[in-house]
Amino acid sequence: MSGISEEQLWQLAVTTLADNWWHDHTVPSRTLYPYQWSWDTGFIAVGLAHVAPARAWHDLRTLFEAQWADGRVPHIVFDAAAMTDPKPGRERYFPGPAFWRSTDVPAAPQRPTSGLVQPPVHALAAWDIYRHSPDSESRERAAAELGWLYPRLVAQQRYLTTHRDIGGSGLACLVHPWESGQDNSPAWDAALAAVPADLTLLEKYQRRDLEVSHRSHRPTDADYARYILIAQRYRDHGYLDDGPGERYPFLVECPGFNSLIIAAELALAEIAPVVGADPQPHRERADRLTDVLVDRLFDPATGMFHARDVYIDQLSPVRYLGGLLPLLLPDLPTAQVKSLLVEAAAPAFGLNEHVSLPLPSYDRTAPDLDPERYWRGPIWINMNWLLWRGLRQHGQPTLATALRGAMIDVVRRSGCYEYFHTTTGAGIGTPEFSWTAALTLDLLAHPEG
Ligand code: 2M8
Repeated sequence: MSGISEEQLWQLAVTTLADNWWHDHTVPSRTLYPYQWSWDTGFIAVGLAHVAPARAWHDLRTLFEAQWADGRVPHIVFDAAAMTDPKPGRERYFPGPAFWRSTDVPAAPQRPTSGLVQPPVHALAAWDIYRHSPDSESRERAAAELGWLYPRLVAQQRYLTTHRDIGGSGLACLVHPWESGQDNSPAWDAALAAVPADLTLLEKYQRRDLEVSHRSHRPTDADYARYILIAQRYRDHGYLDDGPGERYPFLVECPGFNSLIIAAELALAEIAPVVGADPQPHRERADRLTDVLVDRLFDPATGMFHARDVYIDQLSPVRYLGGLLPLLLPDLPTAQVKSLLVEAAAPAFGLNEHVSLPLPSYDRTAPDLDPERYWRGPIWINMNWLLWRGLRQHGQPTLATALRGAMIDVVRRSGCYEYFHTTTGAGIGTPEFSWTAALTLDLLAHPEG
């Protein structure tokens, strides 16, 4: 295997995270994503836990200080100091504060944010930082941070499991593809097809992503117009979650997102005793939600989990990596665990003991797989890292070790890119991307697999 050594890789990852520190938080990328993103912050904290735990806590604090009164943790937190650059009056990212207008909403904080959410990986991250405390002093500091964070994490879970149970099944609904984190996945195509693609929105608003990335790597204009329309409708109804209707042109239950909600409950059950709270309600909620997840989103015909379009009450046939994430759950029934392991090994994803590249985000046998376009085929380190945790959870050390090796190799060869070509592993998207750097540190810190 060519590429830099593991020691050099460690240093590269540390430098990438240091360079992406901006003002009072870490940005995913200084060019493409110059603010603070929610689930990125969780992944970044997992990596910082090994090299700068104080910064990991600081990042989580900055994010949760922008939590809304209803418990929602916004998917982007803007930084007033960085808002207008390089041309005065021009926001560095679209959609920026002027689009979201969060400060008009009574439940929102003063600091501008978006009104959407992202997968709740923060309790997992907080528990990881605590567990990795190297000495009693940092463990004490970590316990104090958990004391501050715990009620906020509980409020985040409450928001997701009550306000966002828009379909009434018990599972949280996504009201926008951006909430999945797997924004442009083919898993949303059918539900998105029902949303008009009003291209005049792209005359009114200017896409900023294309200024710093290749058009062929990013969502199409038609999809971007849909994203704007969905966000606009939600915003114009005050970001309220009160039952299906035209305010949500898109309403989907995602197995990846809901698995992370359940994993967060289980992390909270671990955190609770540290802060003097009762773990039992978290365990009960996790059990209940695991049952609903299996009932609603597992398809025995395909052997994996799929996204459900709440409006037509149908599962999407698309096989995407989010459909394997229920492996994160220790109490997933054995039948589903076995089935997911079979599906992970099948040609669609190709996991085996000699795997040379991490798994693609989308079924590699699908005729419309695009190896370069974001979330429509390329390899993402965060999704593979979650799967790696799931494999360890379910007693698959050999597969976990192989997947870990493949992740480290692709980053050694190509660098801390945002994502990687499905078959060549070439780096795509923005270079010096924070969660790739952070999760690489976590992988390197776990040589046992
Ligand atoms: C990507 O999403 C943003 C919108 O939130 C974008 O494309 O502009 C996704 O990959 C998402 O998962 C990620 O959190 C974000 C920042 O890294 O970028």
